Amino acid sequence: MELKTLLYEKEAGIGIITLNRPKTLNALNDELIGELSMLLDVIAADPEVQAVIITGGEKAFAAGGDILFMSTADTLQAEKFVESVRTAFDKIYQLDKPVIAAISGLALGGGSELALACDIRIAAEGSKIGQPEINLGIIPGAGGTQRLTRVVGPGWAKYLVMTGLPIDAETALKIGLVTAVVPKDQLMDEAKKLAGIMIAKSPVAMKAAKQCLNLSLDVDLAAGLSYELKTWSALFATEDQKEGMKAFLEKRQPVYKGR
Ligand code: CO8
Repeated sequence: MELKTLLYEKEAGIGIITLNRPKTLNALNDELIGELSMLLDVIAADPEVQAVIITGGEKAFAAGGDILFMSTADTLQAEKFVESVRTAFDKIYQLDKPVIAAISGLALGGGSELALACDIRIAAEGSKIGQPEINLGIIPGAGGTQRLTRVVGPGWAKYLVMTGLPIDAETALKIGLVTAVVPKDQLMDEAKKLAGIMIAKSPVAMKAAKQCLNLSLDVDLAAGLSYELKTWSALFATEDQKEGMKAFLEKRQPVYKGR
């Protein structure tokens, strides 16, 4: 698959996607979103890839939706664009494998929303995250009023969306928008370390965990607990559950097969 706006490499079971439109600070246009969507299909079907890292450049993770591209859009074109963005971001959210956003520099607007579709976000020192859409006479259109609220709660989500002001990495850490802030030169090592920790687990249990955690945001507690119970007990029909518990009792590391 030929990519013009993204770089993709595989390293030790990790698929690493790098946004690559540096001249526009990785602004997200339809070409990039189309490539991302196709690449996620490839990754979903690739058993060699067990975790994914999405990152950008040193100056920008992504500075948002492409304003030049959006500036001439009418309602239908805007809707079509955001629908394709939503499809791509939902593929990340629903991917059976963990996805980490490794943020360096600016993660603004659609860039912040892309990170929000990932399971875990870490940031380099000096990064800035924000939803500046209100400065352009619009609102976030790819999860910024929905996923952001679920991650940081309505107080901070309203602050970010209604002021358009960015926050620094330390504030993002304080409010739970990212789980770690690391020196810039350690960002990718840290992301790979995290991915490595998750890759060592049972892929079946990992998929089940992600499904249950995602569902918890959409249903009431009783429905969520029922789903968790069914999913939990279903894991006892897997070889990985037998192996995980056997390995514990034999005081050795488990060797999971993903079934
Ligand atoms: N879209 C298009 N081009 C951009 C964008 C963008 N979002 N951000 C930066 N660029 C371009 C600049 O136009 C500039 O191009 P050129 O060199 O041709 O003039 C180049 O990138 C470098 O940018 P600057 O010279 O402005 O760099 P600075 O370091 O001075 O400033 C900033 C960096 C502060 C990030 C500034 O560029 C800026 O404010 N950018 C816009 C940020 C923004 O408002 N983002 C939100 C966009 S709206 C959005 O994301 C909603 C999307 C809805 C859903 C779809 C999601 C994919």
